[in-house]
Amino acid sequence: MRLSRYFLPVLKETPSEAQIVSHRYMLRAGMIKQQAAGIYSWLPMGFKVLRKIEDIIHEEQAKAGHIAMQMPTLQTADLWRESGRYDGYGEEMLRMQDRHGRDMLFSPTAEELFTDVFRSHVSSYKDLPLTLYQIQWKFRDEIRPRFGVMRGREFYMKDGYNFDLSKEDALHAYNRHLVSYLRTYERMGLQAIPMRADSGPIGGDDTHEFLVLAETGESEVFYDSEVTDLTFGDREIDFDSVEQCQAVLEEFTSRYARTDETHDEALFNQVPQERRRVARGIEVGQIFYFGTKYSDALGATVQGPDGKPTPVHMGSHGIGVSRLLGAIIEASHDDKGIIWPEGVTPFHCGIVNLKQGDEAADEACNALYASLSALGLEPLYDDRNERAGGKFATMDLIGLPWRITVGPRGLKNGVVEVTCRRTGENTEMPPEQAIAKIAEIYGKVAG
Ligand code: 5CA
Repeated sequence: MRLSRYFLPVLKETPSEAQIVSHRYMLRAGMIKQQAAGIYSWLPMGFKVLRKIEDIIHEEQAKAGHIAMQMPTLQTADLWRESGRYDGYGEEMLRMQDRHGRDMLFSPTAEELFTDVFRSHVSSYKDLPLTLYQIQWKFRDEIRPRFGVMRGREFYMKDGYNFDLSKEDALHAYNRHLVSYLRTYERMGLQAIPMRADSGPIGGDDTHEFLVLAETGESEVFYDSEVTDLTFGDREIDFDSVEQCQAVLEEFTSRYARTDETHDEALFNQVPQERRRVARGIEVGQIFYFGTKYSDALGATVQGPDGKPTPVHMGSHGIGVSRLLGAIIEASHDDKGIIWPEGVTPFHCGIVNLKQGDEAADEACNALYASLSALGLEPLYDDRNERAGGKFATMDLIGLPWRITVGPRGLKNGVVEVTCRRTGENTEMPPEQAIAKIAEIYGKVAG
């Protein structure tokens, strides 16, 4: 993309309403625009990162054997009356009526709808296990929407629902999700720590939240510092293997790590003092096992191996997709702007032309742009007629992990400059080598 043809409405001033760094940078970098409290337009750069996050989630869900589909955002109240949650859900549910006076609502979550699809189409245990999911907009009329996309009213969520014949199978689904989520967050450059939590209006006893440690996080968390040493890495896992998933669960959840809702001071005090940590975290996901709560209420049964109708065991699993943008920025920025992890960056690298209109510089930039694009990479080429300082400031603010700087003086010596956004390290090298380096970082082979 050429910046002169892109739509990147960068703000010079720091918006006064934004209290935390991720909100400030998302507004300044032209990623979002607020339309009402907790409701945002996603401008092209923000939308691009949202899509990258979504792609990672879809890829990892497919590896775990989960099946994507899409539910409507608007639903009738009927199903929610059947489950008993219509009155119970409270003020956070946005309710409305259609022209016929029918009660409708904007989905805050979708246990009822998925259970309804299941009961309509699945009747035998032979069709289990089954895990369906969607990535879809949700609405919760939060009393205090704040911190930009962190606590929105309209927000984007991945929500998945498993249907299993027995508690044992459903617990495997729970463990499988835990493993799959660990991989998902790591691919986004995040450490998200599973912590024992409270299930709230979703229900059930078994639940873990995934928390990204950050001073601006809304949750208070208590943990054994050893949990921050754990990484999933690129280990291979067979998601059908009960033992393998169980082993990962135990590795990642056996140490003390809890949110304030489930914190137990006496248990915490058993952790050696030098390893006890109290901090704040951003909840980027949650997994639940709630047994037959919804299948009992909505009559979701299958014919079991013994021929008798058996209610299915269920759980649900959520990732805060739009919140993740905020969480990633909170975890990865400096005083100049965002520093995108390579896995989610909106463009793979920036190209800065120090002297637009200089024949050699223009030509070298065009050649770099063409070569990187041919490799399947997306560079953002700042081809505007602007001072170098302004171009660097924009690149730093929008946070592309790599920048190639091209100027007439360097070109006379046959070199361009490659800069790492995270470390600030600059290296001069011939353009071909710069292409090879960027290609290698993103796992592409330069010809
Ligand atoms: N049905 C279950 C699992 S699919 C569910 O709704 N879980 S949840 O309530 O925990 O939401 C899933 C994730 O959505 C949360 O972990 C959080 O990351 C994100 N989320 C929840 N509320 C908001 C909000 N107001 N703004 C942005 N993200 C939110």
